[in-house]
Amino acid sequence: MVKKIPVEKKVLSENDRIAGEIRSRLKDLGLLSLNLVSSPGSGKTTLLEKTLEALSDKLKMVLIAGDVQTDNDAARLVKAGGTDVHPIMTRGACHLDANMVNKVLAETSLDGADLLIIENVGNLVCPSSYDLGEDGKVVFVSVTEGDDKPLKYPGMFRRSSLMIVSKLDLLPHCQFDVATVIENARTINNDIEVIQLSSLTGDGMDEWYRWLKQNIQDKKQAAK
Ligand SMILES: Nc1nc2c(ncn2[C@@H]2O[C@H](COP(=O)(O)OP(=O)(O)OP(=O)(O)O)[C@@H](O)[C@H]2O)c(=O)[nH]1
Ligand SMILES: [Mg+2]
Repeated sequence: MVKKIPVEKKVLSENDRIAGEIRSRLKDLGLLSLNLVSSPGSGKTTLLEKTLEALSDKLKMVLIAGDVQTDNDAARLVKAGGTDVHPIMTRGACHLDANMVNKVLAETSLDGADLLIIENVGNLVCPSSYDLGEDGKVVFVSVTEGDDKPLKYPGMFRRSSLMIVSKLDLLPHCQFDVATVIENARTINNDIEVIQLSSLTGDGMDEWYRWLKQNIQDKKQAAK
């Protein structure tokens, strides 16, 4: 136990060093980067598929899809129109780390890209501790998961900039109160932004696209 704590600290500080390098490269490029986090199956890949279908002719997107096993999500994103999609298979690890992302970015041209989105491994705990050099984490809570999730997994909500309440179309079938999940999230992180949407019906998707475009513009502006 006495030995374990410094080792963990060392791993995290090495991670932070690499994340800092990624952040600095992306800052120079004025390239917005988002780290999508959630429990498994909250709708991350589905939202990315819809986003590609709606915006890939207007925005050049670089996508990284992390999973413990399979490159299924990456294949889905290519099918939805992604032209710059990179799978990362962690083969057991419950989160992406900065080194994994850096290896992909080292072999990827980011010239002219508008947006980098990293879909993390589905897990509401471990990915919260690993900075990937992103501008912000986007945490998903689908309405089937329960409106208490921010209180039970506070680390993730504390470190996220935006909460997406997903699968809104299923609300009539679930005991889930949107006002309560927002209140719970803001108890943990008063500044967290919120978008409610359904990738299935399209409800709320325009707000997500507006949010993306505004943040892309702000990042580019800051680099000038
Ligand atoms: N009803 C409904 N189902 C959805 C919606 N979005 C996603 N789903 C379904 O939820 C399931 C999981 O969706 P994914 O997009 O694969 O979820 P994910 O977060 O990428 O999953 P992992 O990568 O495994 O963590 C699929 O069966 C989707 O069709 C939605 O807005 N409404
Ligand atoms: Mg996925």
